[in-house]
This record gives sequence, C-alpha cells and structure tokens, in this order.
Amino acid sequence: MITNEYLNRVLADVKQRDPNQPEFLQAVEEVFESLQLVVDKHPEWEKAGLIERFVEPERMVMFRVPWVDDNGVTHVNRGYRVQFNSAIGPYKGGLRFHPSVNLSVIKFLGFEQILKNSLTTLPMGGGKGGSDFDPKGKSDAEIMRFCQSFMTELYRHIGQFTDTPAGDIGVGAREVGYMFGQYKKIVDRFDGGVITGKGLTYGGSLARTEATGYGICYFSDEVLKYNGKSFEGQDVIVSGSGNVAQYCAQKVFQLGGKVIAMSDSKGYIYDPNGINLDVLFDIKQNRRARISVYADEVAGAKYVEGCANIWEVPCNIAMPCASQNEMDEEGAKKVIANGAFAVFEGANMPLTPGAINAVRGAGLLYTPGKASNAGGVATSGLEMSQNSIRMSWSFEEVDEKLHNIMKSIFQACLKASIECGHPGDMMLGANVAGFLKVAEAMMAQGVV
Ligand code: NDP
Ligand code: 2IT
Repeated sequence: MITNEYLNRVLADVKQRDPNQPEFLQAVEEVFESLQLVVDKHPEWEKAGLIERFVEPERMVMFRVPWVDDNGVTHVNRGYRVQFNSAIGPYKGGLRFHPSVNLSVIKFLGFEQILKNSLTTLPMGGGKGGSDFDPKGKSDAEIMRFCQSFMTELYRHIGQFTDTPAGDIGVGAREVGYMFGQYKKIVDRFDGGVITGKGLTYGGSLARTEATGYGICYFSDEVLKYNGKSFEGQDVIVSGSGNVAQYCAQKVFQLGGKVIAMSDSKGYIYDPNGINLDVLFDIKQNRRARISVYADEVAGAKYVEGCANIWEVPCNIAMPCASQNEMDEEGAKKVIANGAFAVFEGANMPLTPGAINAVRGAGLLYTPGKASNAGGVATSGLEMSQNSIRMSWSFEEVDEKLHNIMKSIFQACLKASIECGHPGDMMLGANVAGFLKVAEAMMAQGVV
C-alpha cells in the first residue's frame, strides 16, 4: 500500500498515461512501495518534479527492421531503444529479441536497469532495447541479416559516451558479433565500447559470459551467510536454461548446492542426481536444442511439459532465471508448501506481485533481480574499462572484481535496509540504495 500522496499522484498519472503497459506499471508500483520512507523525508523532490522525471524515459526510439529470409521473403519487425536515465552515466543495458517484446516490456526493463546500474558502483545510466523478432528456428544467415538491419538504424543512437547496448534474452555472443560488425562497417571505426558481450578476439571480456549467473550466486551467498546459511547441501531449482541459468547452475554446484531442475519455455527437466551440466551445455550451446533432449540422454532424468510446473519440484532454494512473471502466486505457494527457505531472483522481475507477497509473507529469504543479477551489467562495465585502457584482464581478475562488486551491492542494500528500519530486507534495500544515488545526481543537475 502506497500512502505517500506525491507517489500516489505520480503513479495515478503514469497509469493514466500508459494504461496499456502492464509490465512497466508493475515495475513502477513495486519500486514506489519501497521509496515511501525516503520520499517522505525529501519534500523538495516534489517541487523539482523528481519522481515525474524518474518515470519518464529521456528518449524512446522505435524503428522498422526489414529483413529477407532464406527463401527471399521479406519480413518487418519492430525495433526499440529506450534511453531511460543518464543522470549517473551513459545509458547502458541489453537488447532482447523475443516475440513478446513490446514497449511495455522494454520500458520495464529500462526502468529496472536504472536502479540496477546505480547499485553496481559503476557510472552507468539505464537503457534497454530489442525487437519482437523471434530468433528460434532461424538460420545463421537470417540471424545475421536481421542483426545487420537492426544495427543499420540503431547505430546512430549509440556510442560509448551515449549508450552502450549488450545482450539479453535471444541476444548472445553470435548476435553481438553481427551487430558489432555492422556498426564498425557503417562508422568505419573500431569503437570497442559501443557494445558489450563481444567475443574475446575483438574486445570482449573474460568472465562476461559467466558474470550474470556467477554474480547471482555471489550475491545470494552473502544473503545466505548473513542469515547463517549456505548453499552447501541444498537442493536448488534454477528455472530457464539460457545464459543466466547455465552459469547460475554452474556456480551453485561450485558452492556445494545441487541443481535438480531446469527449464525452457516449453517444459522442465528433473534429475534427482543433479543436472549434468556438460550434457546441458552441449544441448543448449552447441546444438541449440530443446531441454527435453536432456531426459532422452540422461538416465534417471524426466521431462515434464509446461515451464511453470517446475515450481512443483520440492527444493530448498528456488532461483528463477528465465523471464518476467514466470513465478505467479500459485507457483510461489507450491515452493513455500514444499518447504523452501529462499527465493533468489535471477531474471528481471520473475515474480508477480502476488508471488512476492506470498514469499515474503511466509518469511522466506527473497532477493530482487535488480540487485542479484547486476553482475552481468557490472562486468559489461568492466569490459568497457578494458576497452578504454586497451588491455584485457585475466579471468581471475575479472571474476574477483565481479565478486567484490556483488559484495558491495549486498552491503549497500543491507545498509539502506537498516536505515529504513527493516534490516536484511533486500527488496527495500535495493530500491532505496539504487534510487538515492540517481536522485542525488538528478537534483544536482537541475530540471533536465
Ligand atoms: P537466454 O535467451 O539466454 O535464455 C532465456 C531462457 O529463458 C531460455 O531458457 C528460454 O527458453 C527461457 N524463457 C524465455 N522467455 C520465457 C518465457 N516467457 N517463459 C518461460 N521461459 C522463457 O536469456 P538470458 O539467460 O540472458 O536471460 C534470462 C533472464 O535474465 C532475463 O530475464 C534477462 O532479462 C535476465 N538478465 C540477463 C542478463 C544477461 O547478461 N544476459 C543480465 C541480467 C539479467 P526458450 O529457449 O524455450 O525460449
Ligand atoms: O538485464 C541486464 O542487466 C542485462 N541484460 C545486461 C545488460 C548489459 O549491459 O550488460
């Protein structure tokens, strides 16, 4: 419940202005609930229109992306780049290629990115982009032509001092490579810092591939330690099986936990012996196949249709790493009833508001994605640092920096939660700590 009048007025305005953007409204409302205490303490913010400006992107670009498939047929997709907030640094955030992409999804992701990037301790503003293009089943040549067409418009809006995209759902090393190549061809310069997640031979950073998943576990490990617990011996569900889920699962095993279930958008696999990641990585990275193949190849494993059914698997810790709203209240209740003690978000906004209330209400440990998955964009920031100094750090150096950043994020969230009178509340802490830095910078820079 939001009681602060100023926040309520802005929320009503946003709802009236963007009634057809449910994901964006969901993200704004969740953040506002956490910000009440600090907004109460800063009456000067209202006169400066700080919150109105905070919820309105600085710029939104939408564009046509025409491309020709292998049969010579032309298709037209829609491209987006939302440059949400540049108060603390140039816009930074990924690109998502998925049929569900629309302005609401990109705005919610860009909004979350502002606070996430603020938490990383690095100077990065918030942005996000993508397209409703579906990469599934497309040939390499089709992916290349799409990426080239996408970049033929996007290139004029980006740059290391303006806006630096990266990957997200449906955009990995292959797509980043094609987009970087097209950018370089158009501008006739090697601007390494124009996009991150690049291949290692042309300016990418070691450990960027692993960073989001590893970072989730480093952050979760701090939360567990603070609560006198650890990953050791815990049964863990990691939903999804993309970049984030794969390396989250790998780090869970390294920290002594056992990942027993993973999923894709069609269904989930359950392996009581612990998921064999060599097999899973081969299926996903080399063969780009469905996760159901795992159950055909590994004795004792089973495949169940329906990705949301994964929450029926009994576990101690649930780590949703696939997509937004993948765990609803019903899913959360199953996780709680089966005796889990923690839900650590890996994806962006994977829990519905009903699920968050259920999990927190039942006293489980809960961490929001904007804090726990910030290691991906933080390591993108480290990739840009290496591009700028024309050097590359070893895997161990980057991994250590990532680990330290995740510890700092935990400390910042903890400190803010204590100052707000709710020690250990990571949702409150992440929203408040992330926001205060941006708010201070926005106030200092005047009404722009
Ligand atoms: P990938 O494209 O590598 O993998 C996405 C995975 O989630 C796939 O297993 C996919 O299944 C599944 N998935 C996608 N959409 C849905 C859906 N609507 N319902 C159920 N499952 C779905 O993406 P990432 O691993 O990079 O991203 C996963 C999440 O992590 C996203 O929320 C993203 O925003 C977030 N994130 C990513 C970062 C990064 O560095 N990549 C950084 C921080 C956050 P299928 O193959 O069947 O589509
Ligand atoms: O949601 C995210 O933080 C990302 N997809 C990573 C963004 C980035 O710029 O590395």
